[in-house]
Amino acid sequence: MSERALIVVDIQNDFCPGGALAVADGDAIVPLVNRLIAEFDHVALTQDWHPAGHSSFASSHPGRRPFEAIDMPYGPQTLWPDHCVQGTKGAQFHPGLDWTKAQLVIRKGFRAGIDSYSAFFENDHATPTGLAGYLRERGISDLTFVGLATDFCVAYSALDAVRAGFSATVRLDACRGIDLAGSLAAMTQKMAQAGVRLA
Ligand code: VGL
Ligand code: ZN
Repeated sequence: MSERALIVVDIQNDFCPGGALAVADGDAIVPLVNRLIAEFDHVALTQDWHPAGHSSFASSHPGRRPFEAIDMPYGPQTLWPDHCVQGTKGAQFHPGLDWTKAQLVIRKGFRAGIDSYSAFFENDHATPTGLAGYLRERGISDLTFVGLATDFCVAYSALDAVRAGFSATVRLDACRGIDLAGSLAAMTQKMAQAGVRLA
């Protein structure tokens, strides 16, 4: 039997208003996400979890500013303000998030030299996080994504899910985006074309 799971992406203080990489209205989704958590039998959370001095931080590249792009060995990489540093308050889940029920927390972005937007693969599209194997082993094939940010970690996760053979739905009403240079429209279109259900 095919089981379904809710994947709650990066609802952390640094992505909410007042945080280091705040997504506009990022905290507004929390009540709806909590209702969805209550509805699903299986819930997994992702947690952006960078070491200090991570290579995705603009501060690690002299002369570079946040939101510029650079070329990394694995391809283009957007530079971000320092955010979600391991063990800091900014990396903690939003205090209103009902995460008690979560069966798995998958941490990503913990390798100093590589960023990870997707819950499945790091930004080299080759290093797995282990999530696909976990879900398959448990017979879970039908995934619903919510969280932050729509056009980065949520979109990359949903696209990888479809590529890995899962069915993927993104609840856009339970996501908020960063929208860097039109990235929200571009990634929404990409998800639709790839067969991600947008609800
Ligand atoms: C994210 C940028 C950097 C996200 C994480 O959760 O969408 N975006 N790290
Ligand atoms: Zn990050």
